[in-house]
Amino acid sequence: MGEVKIIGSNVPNVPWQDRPADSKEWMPVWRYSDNPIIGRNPIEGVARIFNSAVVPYGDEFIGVFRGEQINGIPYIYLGRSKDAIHWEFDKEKIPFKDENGKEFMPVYAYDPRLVKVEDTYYIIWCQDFYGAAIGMAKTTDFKTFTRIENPFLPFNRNAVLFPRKINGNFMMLSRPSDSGHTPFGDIFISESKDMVYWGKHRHVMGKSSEWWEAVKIGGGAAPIETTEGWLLFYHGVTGTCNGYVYSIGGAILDIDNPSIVKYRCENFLLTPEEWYEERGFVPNVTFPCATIHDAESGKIAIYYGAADSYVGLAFTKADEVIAYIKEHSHVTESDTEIGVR
Ligand code: BMA
Repeated sequence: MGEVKIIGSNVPNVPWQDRPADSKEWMPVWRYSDNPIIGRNPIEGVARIFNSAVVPYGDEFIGVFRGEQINGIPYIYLGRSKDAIHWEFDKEKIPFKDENGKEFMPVYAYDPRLVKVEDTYYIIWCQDFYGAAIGMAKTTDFKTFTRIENPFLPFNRNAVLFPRKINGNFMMLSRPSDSGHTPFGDIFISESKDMVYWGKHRHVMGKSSEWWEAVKIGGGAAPIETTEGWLLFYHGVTGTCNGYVYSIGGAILDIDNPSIVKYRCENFLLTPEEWYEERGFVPNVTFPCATIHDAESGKIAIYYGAADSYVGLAFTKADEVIAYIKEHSHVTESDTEIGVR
């Protein structure tokens, strides 16, 4: 096996902190020492920001943030940063317009992802469509935001777009579910030529027999293209007598046919341990929504929501985390098959 590399842009100003001397050397991911990077009441009228996504933009960074307003309803706010750690937010919610230029304000909007494909940035979130479903919008300048058709029927959450087309098609992971607080859920993938009609649905991976992800799973950050396949950070949920616990897991999907899981880590990569992950509006949640990564150095910064209250930052290197996932891989037939029945 040759050296593992990220295939993508160089982002030399990727936020970074070396592994601290006191970190357990067998853990592939370590936390930023000044976490959480976004604290409570960050914008007037917004009590908490968490489960949010960021991308490099020019020499700086831009992001879409889940802001829980003081009336309890989540919405998406735009933020900008020079270092991807200290963020300044717009006071107003993102002003989406529909394709006819008419204002579009979802009833609620949460868990946004932000993915650049070719020259366009796509925002994907969860919104009401007679039940929880996926909403989408696009922008090229972060000034005008055009809402595009809802890609999927309800009930669905955790839609994550791939950062490039595969075999000529846009590819999107999502997590169809029932109408309740999803007591189950597997990750599926769908394709589209035009971002309007989605099909060729395939099963990617389900909850597993590993206890930490035995209840449900959902896509997290946009997959990172590497020489080993698509590196996916996702969330896995377990149930306890005191409620759900959300951990971060890792898998590697086939580069040309990502419904095939090549490796899937049987251990979580990160689980709630720090006060800002264990204590908050919803205790015991670590929920990844984005990474910033640098192809040259292999550095990866993972952005995750913590306890539905804060944003945390964690770090890893592509070669280290991929080696760890491969070393601890446990795949089943439902992972490695094409996913059609
Ligand atoms: C999920 C989503 C996330 C949230 C998590 C834990 O179902 O709603 O937004 O972080 O629950 O509350």
